[in-house]
Amino acid sequence: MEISIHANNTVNTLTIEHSYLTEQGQILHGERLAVNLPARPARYLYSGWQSWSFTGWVDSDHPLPPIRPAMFRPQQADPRYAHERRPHGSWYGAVEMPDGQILFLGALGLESHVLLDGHTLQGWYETGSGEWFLARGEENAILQRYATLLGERFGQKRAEGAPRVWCSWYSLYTEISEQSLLKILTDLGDLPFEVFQIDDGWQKRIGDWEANEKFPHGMAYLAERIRESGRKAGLWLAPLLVVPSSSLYRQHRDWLLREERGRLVRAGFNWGEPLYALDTTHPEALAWLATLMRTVRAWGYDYLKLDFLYAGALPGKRYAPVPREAAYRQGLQVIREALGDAYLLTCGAPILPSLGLCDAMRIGPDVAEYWASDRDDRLLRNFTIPGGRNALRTSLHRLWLKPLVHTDPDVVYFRHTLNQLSEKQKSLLQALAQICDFKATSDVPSWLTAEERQALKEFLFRQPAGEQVGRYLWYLDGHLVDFAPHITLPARPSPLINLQGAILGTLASIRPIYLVFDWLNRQGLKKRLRLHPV
Ligand code: 9PG
Repeated sequence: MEISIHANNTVNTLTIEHSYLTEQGQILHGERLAVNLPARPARYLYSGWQSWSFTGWVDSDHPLPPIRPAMFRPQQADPRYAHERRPHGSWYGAVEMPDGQILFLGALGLESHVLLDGHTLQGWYETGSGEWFLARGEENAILQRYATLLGERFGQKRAEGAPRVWCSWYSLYTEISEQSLLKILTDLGDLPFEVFQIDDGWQKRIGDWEANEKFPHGMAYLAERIRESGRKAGLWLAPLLVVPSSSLYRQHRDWLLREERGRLVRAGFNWGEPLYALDTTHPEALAWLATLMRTVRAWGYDYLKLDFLYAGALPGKRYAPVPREAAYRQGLQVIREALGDAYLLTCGAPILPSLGLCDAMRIGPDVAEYWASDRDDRLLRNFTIPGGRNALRTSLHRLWLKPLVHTDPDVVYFRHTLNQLSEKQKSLLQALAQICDFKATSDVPSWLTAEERQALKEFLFRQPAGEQVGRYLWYLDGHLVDFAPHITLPARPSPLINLQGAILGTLASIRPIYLVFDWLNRQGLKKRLRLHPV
């Protein structure tokens, strides 16, 4: 095998014996690194940029297409590589050798990318040069070694285990109110949740982090009620996002991330509006962030779910010329310090740049009350979109992060109400949560039967024990759980279906069309919630 290293325009070529590389690997330095493989590998390990981005093994002859609808690229994958059609990923990548072993190339620094071009595995740093870890051997052993090396450079999680969380999102979505949350808080009774976490829906606007009219007594009041019930109060914010309808946008446009030519950088589309990003190198934006974090702490929230954090690491021209992921990390550092000893869960977060600064990290896309959809699997062929199977697949490929951070695979379901997941599908998500050692649900107590409530309680009390006995096979509580059949990628669509998907993707990126579907969705949710009050 031949390895060429290009550092600062000097090319160093290193020829190494196949047997020279082991699971312990080699640390190399360089800006660009190319490993010439003996043959075209059958499979490639994609590494998604942020929590929701697809991570997993893909047939290298059939790489994933660019994200569709295009409007969602900034919020589903690294937009810098949105058009890349070759197998690729953020910071690390791997190929599978004919003997089942893998060849792994992983950066130990930020702003780095890995790609498979024909027979060559390439890695590069976007700015300057840095360290690389190159290894060959068994997948788990190599990823464990990679985690150790990252831990030495970025820091590790706190010692105690993750709290058990009730989170409002996956039942009520944005339809939360002080009244409904107080009812749920009471109904949770003796269920052993350490945290009661209020998700999206309490704020005035994305950017204006104050209680809206559905929270008439304010957020401090609700935190107080939660704490009285013996639980920690948790709150969701997307502090690095700004929408045009916010007063933050009107007052501080100069804090926003811009393109080279001065236009605002698009951070995606949600809540019926385009999303923009705070420039985390702007001193005033940083001061505002620190004040915001101290404010929510002062309200009484000790558990923060900070979401859509990728916005801080998007490509753009910054106030200070700091590389994008380093700029994000500086912002997260300020947030971390302002939060003091609060528990920080990062979500929609670039993976490596968040390590060492958060207690927990979401490691997959959102779950949903359905497993998968034909629209997402075959038409859009987008595995970043919410759904039980998409969440399971990506989270399973990120378990190696466990020594570094509490790994949040998203919530589990026990309810039958407003839920299309089968018992088997629910149990797979529960097994995953147990393996991740992170337990959360959004099930509304009044939606549960007595048996479902009892099963939830037992799940919450269950010990994290369990042993991995195969690549996707675990021995858990006396029985085997085999994830393998549930995470294979759906078959590639025919050209005709693919064309239909391309048309759908284009239509969905036309704002008025998308807004109509979004509105219909929300009406549907409101109706379902009227039929099933909390
Ligand atoms: C609140 C939710 C929940 C959830 C988060 C996050 O448009 N999008 O691509 C998109 C992706 C994820 C998402 C919402 C929108 O969910 O993961 O747990 O907190 O925000 O809005």
